[in-house]
Amino acid sequence: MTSKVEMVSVVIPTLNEAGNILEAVTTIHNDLAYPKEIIVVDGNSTDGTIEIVKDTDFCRLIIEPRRGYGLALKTGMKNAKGNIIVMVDGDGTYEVKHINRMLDKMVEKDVDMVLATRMYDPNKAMGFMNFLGNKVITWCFDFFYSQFLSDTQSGFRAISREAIDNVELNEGDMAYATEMLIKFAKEGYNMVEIPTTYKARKYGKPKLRRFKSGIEIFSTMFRGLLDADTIRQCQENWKKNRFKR
Ligand SMILES: Nc1nc2c(ncn2[C@@H]2O[C@H](COP(=O)(O)OP(=O)(O)O)[C@@H](O)[C@H]2O)c(=O)[nH]1
Ligand SMILES: [Mg+2]
Repeated sequence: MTSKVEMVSVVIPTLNEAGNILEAVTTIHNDLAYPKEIIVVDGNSTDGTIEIVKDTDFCRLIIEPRRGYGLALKTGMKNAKGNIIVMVDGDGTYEVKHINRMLDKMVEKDVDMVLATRMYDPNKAMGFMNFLGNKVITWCFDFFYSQFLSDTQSGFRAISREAIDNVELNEGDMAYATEMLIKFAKEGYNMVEIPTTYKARKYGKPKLRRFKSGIEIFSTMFRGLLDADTIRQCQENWKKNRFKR
């Protein structure tokens, strides 16, 4: 539960995002209305991302040489000092200026996670294959884990420190985002969404490998169901939380 935002740690994983990262961190630095720190976790980029981040005087740079989106986020969160953690990509696709709305919502609803959903974006900037994959994953997740999320693959989330410290996440790559939702659902942490817009990538390539990530995400989802109590537990949590969204 989050009744107060004392300090926000924004954690941003980057791997070769030289054309995107400055706009993202500058917007957060200028717009975020709460006490904050901005942590960039870079995977040894070779395109100048590291130098750009170093040149700002408001970012903390951490190098995480091990590959993987999930590992980078974990390392960033371990080093974060805030009572709230916001994770967001450094690729310029998320509307980072919506960050205050997320935090306001967190306090208003007193929840442990707010996700920015891209599914109501009027511009429909998400590619069709990503949209479809996301829909199928989200439908399965909602069905099995008794949730009502619309965008489980959103990487733009505000999370309470207390909740993230209470779950153990093992996925090192893109399935990390799904594993987090599964463990939150089991623990009964309430998760709500705010609508956001989405932009197509302007620079660099996505690191997402659709087939590999799809397999990892689905195995994470079905592995979560092996514990016979999970479905019952999630349904109980749903009854408890359903009117608090
Ligand atoms: N440090 C680090 N960052 C990564 C790694 N893989 C992806 N990222 C970053 O994580 C974010 C999401 O990756 P992206 O390629 O945009 O995936 P997509 O949004 O699913 O297409 C971007 O900011 C990437 O630069 C990695 O292995 N290490
Ligand atoms: Mg991206």
